[in-house]
Parts: sequence; structure tokens; C-alpha cells
Amino acid sequence: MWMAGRFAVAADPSGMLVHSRTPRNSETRLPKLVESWITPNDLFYVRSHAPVPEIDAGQFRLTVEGLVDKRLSISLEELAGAFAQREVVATLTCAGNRRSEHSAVKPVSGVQWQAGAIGNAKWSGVALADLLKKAGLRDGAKHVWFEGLDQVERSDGVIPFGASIPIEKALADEPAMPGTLVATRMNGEPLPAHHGFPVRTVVPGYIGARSVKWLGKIVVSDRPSPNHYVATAYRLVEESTPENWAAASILYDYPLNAVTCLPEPGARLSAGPVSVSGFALAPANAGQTVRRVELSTDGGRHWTAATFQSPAVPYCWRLWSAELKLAAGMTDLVVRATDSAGGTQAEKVPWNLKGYMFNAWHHTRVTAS
Ligand SMILES: Nc1nc2c(c(=O)[nH]1)N[C@H]1C(S)=C(S)[C@@H](COP(=O)(O)O)O[C@H]1N2
Ligand SMILES: [Mo]
Repeated sequence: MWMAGRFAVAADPSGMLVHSRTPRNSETRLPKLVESWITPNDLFYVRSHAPVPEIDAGQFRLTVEGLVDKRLSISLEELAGAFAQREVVATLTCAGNRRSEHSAVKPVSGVQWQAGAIGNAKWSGVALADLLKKAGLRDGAKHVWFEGLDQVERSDGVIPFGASIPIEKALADEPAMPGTLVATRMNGEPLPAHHGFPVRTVVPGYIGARSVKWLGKIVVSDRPSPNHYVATAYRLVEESTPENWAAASILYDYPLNAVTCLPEPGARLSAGPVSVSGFALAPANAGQTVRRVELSTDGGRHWTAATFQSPAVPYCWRLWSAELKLAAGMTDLVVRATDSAGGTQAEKVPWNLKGYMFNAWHHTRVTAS
């Protein structure tokens, strides 16, 4: 674990910014995020569309059905004992992280996330590939659906949260990186209730919405899930029309991003040297890691390279820091990242109706005097 211990942080009783209590939606305060490479469970952001469902662990069964030779109904005991246990460190981030910056351009409804709906954890459990192997895939298997046991109240009825992923991502299984994990543990502890106890998927490299909590059912299909959260959400549209939703592609990979965590927005600083730190994340599913992080104090005319505080680990964020000299009167600290394929964050990104995937240069408004 890599610690960024030299950054002093003001004591904060919860460390979280709570957007709503039931269902719980909370994000980590930025200075807390860069305290450690692994995000502790009690500081990990929570994004839930419905209250935590009541699940009797003794009665619990995870089912695997659809285009399979043999339908499976697996108890927690079998999940822990009958399959190889895997472990993966992966960053999870909400597609709506930084939504408030889209809203600053034109208001977007939904949780007004700042930049703390992200965290990095060690997940353990069973490879989805092993479950699918046991069930046996039938011809035509192209997508794997995940269904939660929660009940989301929508205007058109009560539905479970659902997601799906292409079969290739479900089956990927290199020793160093299981493609998709059916996780039962988070940072060495049983999954906390708010993070999906007893079982969730963890899909490294994908937006958080594909990592379904309180997982009850896995369905193998020839098509993506018809669930609302695949069919009519998590796509980039400017206007909500059936044609637009159908034409927009399903979001899977999260984009390149970088955020300054210290100093915090609104900080009053003395002109002169200042320590700056934050995180960056590269589109890992496309094979990228973070290559470079740069800061500017003059709106992007000149850039200073940051130093990495953690190695380039696939599927994980990278912490960075820099020592900058602030001129008196300076008000805007800008950061941007470049990935290993040479892709760099853009200064601006197009607005979209649901406020997903905001990854323009990150600005921190401060005053230096
Ligand atoms: N069953 C269920 N799974 C879910 C959700 C949900 O509301 N219900 N939210 C999703 C979204 S949008 C995100 S970003 C991640 C957040 O995971 P976390 O709360 O453990 O951080 O869970 C995903 N899985
Ligand atoms: Mo999300």
C-alpha cells in the first residue's frame, strides 16, 4: 500500500460528504481520498438507487441462468468453498462523478457529485468466468446480465438495479487480473451492507454502475440487459427521446481523469511554494495506465509535471503530488492527465443530459495572497 502521508489533513469526523441518507449517496472528501492508495471501507463512496435490501445470508442463493447448460443456485458456503478464491485491486468510480461540473454549464438532475465518487479497494471472491464455466455456456451467449436484490422505486414501477457486460469481459481471466469478480469481500472484510453484502460484481475498468451490489441473479443472454440502467440510462444523450437512447451506445469503460484533492476548493493560501496532490485514472480496460499528470497555475499556458506517489497498476488510480510556486492573486489551479497511449484530457467536454463521464481539465478555485 502506498501512503501519501505527508499531506496534512484537517480532522473531519466522517470524512464524507453526504448527499442523501436513504438511499445513501455519499462521496469522500477530497483531502481524505489522497491519504492512502487503498480507500478504507468507511471512507469509500456509496452510490445507491434504493435502500439496502434485507438479505438472510443463510437462505441466500445466487442463481446463474439463461443460455447455460445447467442452471446454478449457489449458497454463500459454496461460493466460499467450491470455487477458487481470487483477489483484485481495482478502482471503482461512478459515471456521474464530477456531475456538478456538467451542471455548472447547464443543470443536470441527479446526485450532484463533486469529484469524490471514486475509491480504490482490494476485492476478493470468485471469478465470474469460473461460475460461467461451471454452468456451461450455450451457443449465442454474448452478454451477461446482473440483477440486484434491491427495489428501486421509479415512476413506472419498482425494479431491481441491473447491468450487463459483454461476454468477453465476463470470461477474461488472466492470472494477474480476473476479468470480472463476483466479490464477497472488500479490503479483507465481508462486503459492508452499503457496498453490496453479501455478494456484488466488480468489473475492473468499467463505470461503477456495472458492478452490481446485492447481486441475486446472473443471466447469460444473446443481448444486453433490458434493465432501465442499461437500456435508458448510462448513455450519452442531449435530449431524452426513444430514438436518442436507442442510438447512443452503452457506457462501459470509464474515461481518463485527474483531480486535485489538496488544496481543497476554496482554500486560502499564501503566495509562494505549495504542495498539491490528487489522483488520476486511465481507461484501464483499453490497456492504459496513467503516464503523466500536469498542473497549471495560469489557465493552461504553462504546465508543470507532477511526481507519482504510487506505481502504474492496471485498473487502479495513481496518486500524484507536486510542489508549485503560487503567485499572489492566482485563483485557479488546473490539472490534466495523459495516458500510456498518449491520450490527454480535453479542456472542455460536451454536456450530456444525465451528466455522465465528466473528464475535462479539473479546476480548483483558490486564493493566493
Ligand atoms: N444493486 C445495486 N447495485 C449498484 C447500484 C445500485 O443502486 N444498486 N449502484 C451502482 C452505481 S451507479 C455505482 S457507481 C456503484 C457504487 O458502488 P459503491 O456504492 O460500493 O461505491 O454501485 C453500482 N451498483
Ligand atoms: Mo454510478
